[in-house]
Amino acid sequence: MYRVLKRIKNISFEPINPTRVHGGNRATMLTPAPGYPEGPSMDDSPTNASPCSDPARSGLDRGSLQRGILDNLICLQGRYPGVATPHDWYMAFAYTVRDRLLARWVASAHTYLSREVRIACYLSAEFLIGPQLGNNLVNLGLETEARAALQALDQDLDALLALEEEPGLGNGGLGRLAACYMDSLATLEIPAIGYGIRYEFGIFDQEIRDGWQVEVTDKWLQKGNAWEIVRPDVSFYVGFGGHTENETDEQGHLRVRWIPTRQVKGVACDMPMQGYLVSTCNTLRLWKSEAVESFDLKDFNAGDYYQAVQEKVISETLSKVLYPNDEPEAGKRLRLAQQYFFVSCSLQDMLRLLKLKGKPVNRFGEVFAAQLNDTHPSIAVAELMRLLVDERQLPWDEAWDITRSTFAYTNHTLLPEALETWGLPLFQRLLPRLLEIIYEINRRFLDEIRQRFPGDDERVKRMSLIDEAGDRKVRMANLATIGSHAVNGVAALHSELLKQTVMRDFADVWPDRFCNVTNGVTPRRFMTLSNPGLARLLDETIGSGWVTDLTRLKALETHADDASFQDRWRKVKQSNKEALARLIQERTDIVVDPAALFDIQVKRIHEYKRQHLNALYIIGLYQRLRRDPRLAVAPRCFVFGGKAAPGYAMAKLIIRLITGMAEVVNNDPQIGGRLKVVFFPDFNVKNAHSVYPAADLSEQISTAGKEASGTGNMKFMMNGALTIGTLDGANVEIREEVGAENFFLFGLSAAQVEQVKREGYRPAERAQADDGLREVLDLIASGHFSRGEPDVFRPLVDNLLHADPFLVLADYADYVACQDRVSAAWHDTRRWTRMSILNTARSGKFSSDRAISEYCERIWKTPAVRITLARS
Ligand code: 26Q
Repeated sequence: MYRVLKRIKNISFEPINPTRVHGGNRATMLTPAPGYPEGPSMDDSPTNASPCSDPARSGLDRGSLQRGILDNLICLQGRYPGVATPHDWYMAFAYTVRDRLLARWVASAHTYLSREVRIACYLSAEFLIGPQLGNNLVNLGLETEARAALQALDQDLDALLALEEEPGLGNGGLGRLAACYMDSLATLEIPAIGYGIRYEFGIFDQEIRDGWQVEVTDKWLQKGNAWEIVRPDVSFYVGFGGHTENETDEQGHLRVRWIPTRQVKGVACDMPMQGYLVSTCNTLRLWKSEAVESFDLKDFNAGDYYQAVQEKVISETLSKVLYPNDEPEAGKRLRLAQQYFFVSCSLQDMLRLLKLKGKPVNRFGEVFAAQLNDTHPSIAVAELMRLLVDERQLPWDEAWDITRSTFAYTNHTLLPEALETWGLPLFQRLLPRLLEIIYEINRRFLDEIRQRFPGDDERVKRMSLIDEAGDRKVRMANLATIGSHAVNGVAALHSELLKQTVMRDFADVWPDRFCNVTNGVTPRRFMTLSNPGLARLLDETIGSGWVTDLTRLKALETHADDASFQDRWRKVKQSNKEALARLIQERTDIVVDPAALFDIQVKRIHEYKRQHLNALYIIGLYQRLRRDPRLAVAPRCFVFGGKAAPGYAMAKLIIRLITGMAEVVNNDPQIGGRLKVVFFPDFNVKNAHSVYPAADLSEQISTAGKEASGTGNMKFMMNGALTIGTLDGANVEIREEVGAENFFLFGLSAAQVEQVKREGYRPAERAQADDGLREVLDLIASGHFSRGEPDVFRPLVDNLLHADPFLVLADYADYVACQDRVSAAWHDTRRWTRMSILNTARSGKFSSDRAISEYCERIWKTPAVRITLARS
């Protein structure tokens, strides 16, 4: 794959800048100060904007950084060192780092505008980018110099990093994936723009009170966002509501005019996305909604001031809040409005850029490759048609060719309840012209299908963009599929199931349109930044090339049995576990032993992810230990983390069960601290930095066929955790890579799950037949974990026994047996360490660089473009 990418790079280089082809080690080539930015990556192309000439703004040595921090403290924060608060120092420092990004950002933007490039546009309603300061330091190669500069000012880098509020602009996996992809795009020097929504309130903060989840508003913008540059000049109008009118233009063509009742303005808020040790700095462009009208009374016919204010409030509500997933009904209308809002702004922006590049509109699909991150932005298919046909007067067929050549769609779920649909009345009222366009796309498409499969009415019904059964709905996955030239799943198993199940009819018609791109995660954030101890050990053992070519971790294999290397490996893990233990105590008051096996499950709380299966095992183990205190089990610390959607009662009850278990197990003198249970509150990207590096065991125990890929599983693996898991999502490929002997496998396969369901799943009978399991369920039902109140967990127990679509009890016995194998393996420290090393060594496939190079080569056809900084 890397060879492929290099090939792409070479192709792009020659026509773009023949003098710039040179080999050499990028890491050393671009190592910063001294000599950078004047190193060999410089180019004196007169076309590039020159970086800032003031060393306080662009210098990468400690002296310039120190100067920059002081300047910014005074000039931006308006504070003297003697009175500056920690937050002032954080802001001054963040601005100092941002100054260094801006020269690269400007040069990148300038290059993309002035040269023949193809730009990957990643359209996503979520970008869970995490804290930016540490990551930017890593990617600029600035950490050592920055630490020294701060020290000279009596400031501690780690303390400042801890102050940063993270932008929680995503729910979980899908949003974090988008952020990893932005990192890889920039690192691989691919021209790219991420387009999304600048939510004022991101995902809620989670607090635990009396054992229950409580949602607290996220206030990430309260103290300002140093990374954001607002561009009031880059703004677009987006219409809603109203009606359409037909008219004939001067050439006698029928035209449709949409007269909306309401318009909202979208303003670009940009964040720089810096690549690792390259000059490429791409843009994440998030749209903020604003009212179009001013407050001026005379603007309103009725002169109704309060109505005017109301309009303003409604407009600004659009980008106010991120909706949690797993909330079936909440904010339906506003959610659709959000999707259309950000998609329309993004496409209008792309048209603006095309014009700036001096290209005619019919070249749109050559300049842009747009990826739909799930169905959330799939209204883009209809909106681009509207912009091309209604606003630019292109013939329908030509517009359709452009649209299909532009878009590709990634599916992230097979769960039928998670496939997005919108009721027709709602759609009609909010986006009447878009609905007409969808009807027209559908009419033409179904004509083709009828021709190909004469008389097959059922097929036509299944493939239609409109679900006619019951309340009529628009099927967004069908729209995304029909309007794209490529559709991919996010792991090999998921992509196969996609073709066999929800997309079967489409895969019949267009087999070549479907492909797989297994997800990946960025090693910059999830190794270099969050596990510096491991990164150092890797650098010393195999050199630093692994950071941008993760397959080089393979070189670790020869050290897997080396006793002294094993010692160093364990020391790194131990110190990460001690750090997590401190954090756990700080956040929960629970004391855990860093020598215990750290068994961790962090992810959104959902029945299909089966945190409750893990809980049942813990309770069973607790009972066994109480019965036989001398039982030889590995001391374990079970850590859970993750948010439940606010309206998802069962998920919240699962959290309550975990906190209830923690209360009982941790304080039972008979257990004597051999088992500890922790619910780590508010799992987010920042907390994740402390969690993955400290794990011994990664819990990936979803019902087979339900988890599209998972990405946490990859982060654990890279950091040397062993996996206990089902054959689901990317677990299948993790096991393939690491070897069956280094993976704890249990449970039904996806095919077996379907078979059990077909034959009739009767969980109550299974519980009757398994004494251990029955006792576990009885103990929960008795109120033992709910302060003596037996009713609290009744819905959960009833669900497991009578109505569980995720087959928890079917996998219980095998899970317990597998967990006992884990305990046995833990006792053999050398064997465990070997397996841990091999997990990291064989995790190369799961770098987002590999995933992004596959997208670039197979779907987007976007070659790399070297960005060079002009001499100052
Ligand atoms: C939809 C409509 C209304 C409100 C919210 C939503 C919504 C929001 C977010 C629906 C789904 C999501 C997020 C889904 C998600 O995170 N999926 C995960 O994507 C990962 C990246 O591909 C996979 O690794 C996970 O397996 C998948 O669950």
